[in-house]
Amino acid sequence: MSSIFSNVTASAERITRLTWFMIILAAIVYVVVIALMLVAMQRNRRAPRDAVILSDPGPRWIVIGGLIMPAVVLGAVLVFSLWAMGRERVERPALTIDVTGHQWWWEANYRFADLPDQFRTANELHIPVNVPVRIALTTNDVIHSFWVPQLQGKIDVIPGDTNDIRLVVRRPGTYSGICAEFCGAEHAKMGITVVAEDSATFRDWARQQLAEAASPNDSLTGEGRQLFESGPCMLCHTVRGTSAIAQVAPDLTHVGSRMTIGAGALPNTLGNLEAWIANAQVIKPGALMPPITTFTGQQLRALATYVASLK
Ligand code: HEC
Ligand SMILES: [Cu+2]
Repeated sequence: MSSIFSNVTASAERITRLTWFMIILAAIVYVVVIALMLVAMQRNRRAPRDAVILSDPGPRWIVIGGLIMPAVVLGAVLVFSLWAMGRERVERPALTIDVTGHQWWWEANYRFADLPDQFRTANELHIPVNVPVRIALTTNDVIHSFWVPQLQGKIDVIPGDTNDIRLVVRRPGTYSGICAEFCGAEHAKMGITVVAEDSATFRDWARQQLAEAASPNDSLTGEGRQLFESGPCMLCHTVRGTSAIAQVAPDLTHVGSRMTIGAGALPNTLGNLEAWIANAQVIKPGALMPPITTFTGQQLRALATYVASLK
């Protein structure tokens, strides 16, 4: 049966089936009831007045039509709904993404069922289509809520607890989401992007994310890396393959490959990176990255060029 929804996830498919089941069942019940009513109206209409049968037909109609039939119909709806509401039966997800909400960005750690490899990224999740994926959500500051409307319902992200989403995305595409629970000053700029792609594209992406950061191959980028490793950036950020290993802020190892910066605050361009590094507070007031006022214009350009080169 074709889907009336966007045919995106397995649970949406089950809800679609339940919807059709209930519509068709209700239509059958309606037709039967109306038909019985018409028959009853018709039966005595043409008979002469004294031939009209008004005798009590016994309790059979009440037992069958009023007890047995509703029990069967409602029982079927109950069983079908319990099935549709049940958890996604994904015995062994191929991929687990541990997502941690932070004020005001999303950390993501990728784990694969059949590979020892793991990597950390932020704000942009890539998942393969038609593959069962588990997203395990927690936070170590306040309550957030993970919501990508086209893929799943809102799910709370709670300190000290892990909430699971199991999903199978059917249709490739880029799906936008947002934190759906007020979580402080920059709550409105806590976006998440989910990119669903075919397995080959996903594998290429994962392989790229697993690799250490690209090394500078021109002098401006080299200067940027040197400033990055000697400046305040490394107090908060990781760039795998360099001496920057702090974990309190988004992993920047492949930040150049992401579509946006600041959890969706700005498109990821060289100019925006420069503005962000100079003073993130102008773009995202309250964000936990301080304005860094010590760099000259040339140094900012070098830093932004380096960050942009981290594909
Ligand atoms: C005190 C900690 C801290 C320092 C120091 C710091 N940052 Fe950040 N940075 C953050 C936080 C927190 C975020 C996430 C902000 C948000 O989106 O709300 C961030 C975000 C970023 C982003 C966007 C990442 C993304 O995926 O959206 C870039 C790029 C970045 N920082 C570069 C730098 C550079 C370059 C330096 C050094 C000049 C630096 N940061 C210094 C904490 C810091
Ligand atoms: Cu939030």
